[in-house]
Amino acid sequence: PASYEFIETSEPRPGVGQITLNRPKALNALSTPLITELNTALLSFDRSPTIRTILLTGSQKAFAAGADIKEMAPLTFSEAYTTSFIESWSSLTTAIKKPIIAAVSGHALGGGCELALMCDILYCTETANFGQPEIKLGTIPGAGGSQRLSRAVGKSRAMELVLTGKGFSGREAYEWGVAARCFGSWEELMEGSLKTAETIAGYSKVAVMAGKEVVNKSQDLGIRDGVEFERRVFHSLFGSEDQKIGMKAFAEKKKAEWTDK
Ligand code: CO8
Repeated sequence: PASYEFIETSEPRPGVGQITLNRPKALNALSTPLITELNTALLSFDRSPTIRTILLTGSQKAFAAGADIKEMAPLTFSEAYTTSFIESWSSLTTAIKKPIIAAVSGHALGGGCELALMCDILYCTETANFGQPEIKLGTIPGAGGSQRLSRAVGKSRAMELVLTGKGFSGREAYEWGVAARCFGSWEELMEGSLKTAETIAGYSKVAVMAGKEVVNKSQDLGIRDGVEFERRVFHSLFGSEDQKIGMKAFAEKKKAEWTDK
């Protein structure tokens, strides 16, 4: 972990693993080496026995200004297709079982916007600059932006964003339900994000992972299958020690001491 070049990792609060995108000269443009490091760090936090929640952020100026345009410019169809270009991005949503909070300030454009949309909870500053400007480059979103934005903001608005390349502010992201909260400053954003991460880190790991899994399933399944899936996972949690501990502690008016079992 000490050898990362384009990201930094830290444990700013107990149980909270922070990944900071750190390629300032290119406004955190998401080059393949950066994405490889990001995936490595995410998997390592996911496996870590001490980390319980992951916080993903960039700088005050840029969360990420998109995929690396200079790297993509010469790519051919056959290269993109045969190497499954950007497919590794999806491990963020499928492979990582611990919750990921995105704290977005400044530019979150193209792949940067998509990266933020992939996270489990999105927080931003009011002035954050989101957008899918790919159309201006003669292309379209390639890491789920069209699909996730449509679900988050509705088809017409998503269509407008994707076809005009027009940006939207953090304030709008919050008002449209893309972001769970927006903050007046970078400092408030980081403090608010860390607080939420710490709160989640304080709960049973089993219940938190199950909560993430069932909410994410809602994006893939119809309501009937989704509700059934939720009920099955809910049933299964009666097999956990933490359910017994949590409910007993409530009845005894005590603080639950989670075992993660
Ligand atoms: N890729 C490569 N380099 C970038 C990128 C990028 N996306 N964004 C900024 N940079 C570089 C600039 O080239 C510049 O480098 P240099 O100093 O060497 O010229 C440096 O970062 C600073 O940028 P600016 O001077 O442009 O800074 P400004 O403050 O003037 O402007 C902007 C900031 C508005 C963010 C501007 O840089 C910009 O428009 N950037 C491009 C935004 C964009 O179009 N993003 C979408 C990219 S396409 C995409 O993401 C497709 C996703 C597909 C799926 C994911 C695939 C991996």
